[in-house]
Amino acid sequence: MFDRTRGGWLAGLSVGLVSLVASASTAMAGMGQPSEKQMGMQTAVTEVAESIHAFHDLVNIIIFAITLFVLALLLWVIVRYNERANPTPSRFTHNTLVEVAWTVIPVLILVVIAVPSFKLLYLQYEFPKPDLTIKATGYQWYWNHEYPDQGGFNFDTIMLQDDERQALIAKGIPAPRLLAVDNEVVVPVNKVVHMLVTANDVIHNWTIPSFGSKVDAVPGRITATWFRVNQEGVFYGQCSELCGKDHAFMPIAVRVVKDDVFNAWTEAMKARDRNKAREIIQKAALEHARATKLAGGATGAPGPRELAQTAVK
Ligand SMILES: [Cu+2]
Repeated sequence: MFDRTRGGWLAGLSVGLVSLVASASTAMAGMGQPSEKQMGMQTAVTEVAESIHAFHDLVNIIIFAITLFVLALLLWVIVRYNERANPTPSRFTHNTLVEVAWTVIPVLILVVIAVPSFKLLYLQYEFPKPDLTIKATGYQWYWNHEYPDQGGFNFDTIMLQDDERQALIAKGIPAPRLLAVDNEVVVPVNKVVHMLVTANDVIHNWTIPSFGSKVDAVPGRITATWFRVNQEGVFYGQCSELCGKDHAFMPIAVRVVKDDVFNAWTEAMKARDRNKAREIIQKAALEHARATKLAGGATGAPGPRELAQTAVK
């Protein structure tokens, strides 16, 4: 019996340690996509995502503190009050101070959790005035993205096959498997973007982990999320509501670019010049890939600059 209990602690302790390492290794997290040996969340590039991470860290600290406290109490009871160490136990059944404490302290802990939790909810659902609105529609199994403010042009976003990815990679443009798409969503950096999300067949979900954005795409309804991305780059997500056999193959890619690149791209899209639009984005992608390669490595792993940014946080 004693051995089995000890096995339980060991299991609990190792789970705890693993989670501790996981939350500490956010610095290893990928920039806009999962990266090798990543254990924490993908790097946050919006205020909402940063707040989600901060809230996650706070709750994790509280969980660890409570778990260690309960573990210490258990150890104390087992060592100090076992039959051999304490042959004649006391017979009291009430202790007012302890009973008040174990009621009031958990309430206070919940209040400490509730305050930042509500703050985060307000941040997510109080939409600032938009600079740009995009409508995303989920289909089995791809996305369509529409720009109502820019004349209403729209395009399908379809996952690239391996040969198409190889063609991009040969040009020096990173194109990760299961994430790279033919037509990326393009948005300007540091601008408030409202995403209106719906679906045309079954429920899908429009998600970009680095933005802290995740909303269901429900047929016949518009749901919404917003983001303001604080740096250029490309940020990937995947449909996050089980939607059928190709659910795993309808990624989302958001390309964040400077204002002038965005304006040139929208002009080309308005003029229905898809080739020119693609050239503009590929050029931006190439420039970004070169800039991050200078800062990091060719592997797509976060470079020193990106790691330094996370470390500062
Ligand atoms: Cu889907």
